[in-house]
Amino acid sequence: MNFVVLTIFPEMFDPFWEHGIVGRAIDHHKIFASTLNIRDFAEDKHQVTDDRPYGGGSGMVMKPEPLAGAIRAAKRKCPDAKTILLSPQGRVFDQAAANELAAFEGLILVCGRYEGVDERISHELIDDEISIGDYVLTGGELAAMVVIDAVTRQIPGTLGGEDAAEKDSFSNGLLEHAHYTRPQVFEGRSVPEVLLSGHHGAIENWRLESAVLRTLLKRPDLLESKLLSERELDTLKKWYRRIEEIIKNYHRDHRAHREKK
Ligand code: 4GX
Repeated sequence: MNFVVLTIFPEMFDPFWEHGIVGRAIDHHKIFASTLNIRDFAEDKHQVTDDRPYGGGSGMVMKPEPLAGAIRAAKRKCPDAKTILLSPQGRVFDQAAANELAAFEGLILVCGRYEGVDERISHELIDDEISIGDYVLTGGELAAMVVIDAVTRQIPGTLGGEDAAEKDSFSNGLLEHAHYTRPQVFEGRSVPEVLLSGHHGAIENWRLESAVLRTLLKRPDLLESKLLSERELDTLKKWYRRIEEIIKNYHRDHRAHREKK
């Protein structure tokens, strides 16, 4: 995977390229990362990249010529890459999108600042528009880092464990099960007994149940749109029956009290 980032703030990416999984992926040549400074493609002597909007109003717009020059230079460097504009108008980025993008030879990530880019850039030069969520950033740089981070960890060999990406949240449409590490008792709270048992089947069952219940409680929207496995469905049914039992017993225990009134 070859990432080429187009930005007026290339220094923002220096620490990003150096640390963690992304840093190691670069060291091990699993990914290639570079930035092009859009300002270097401005033709005037002050290297201006923005201008006032036609029609008036506040804010500035990124001038088309430097951006077009930078995008064309990136495409020459990486001809098979997909060119993505980070913008609040894009399709909202998710795990499926990260997976899909990981299959490309390269990604050219265009980071806008100010109110955005001249509309005429999008037509010829942009293949895809992506938003990292419905909130407003001051520039596309953090959004590009989010995309690069999530895509990188989908590339085989970038994570520590052999199949760690398959165990991630969302890879099976569920949140991850709860995690515990030492000490066995922390501030009076113990690690669930089953995790200490060494019984791999029981641990596997507990983790599946933990994943299903956490998803139900924290992100029920994910469950509603997911095709559940037989075991996941059984877990939901088991807890459904337990809750029904609690409600039934509640009514039974309080009937006497109610009838007295
Ligand atoms: N997910 N922003 C980009 C300027 C801009 C506007 C329109 C291109 C077109 C954002 C997001 C985001 C703010 C980055 C506006 N550039 N980017 N910037 N949310 O809010 O990706």
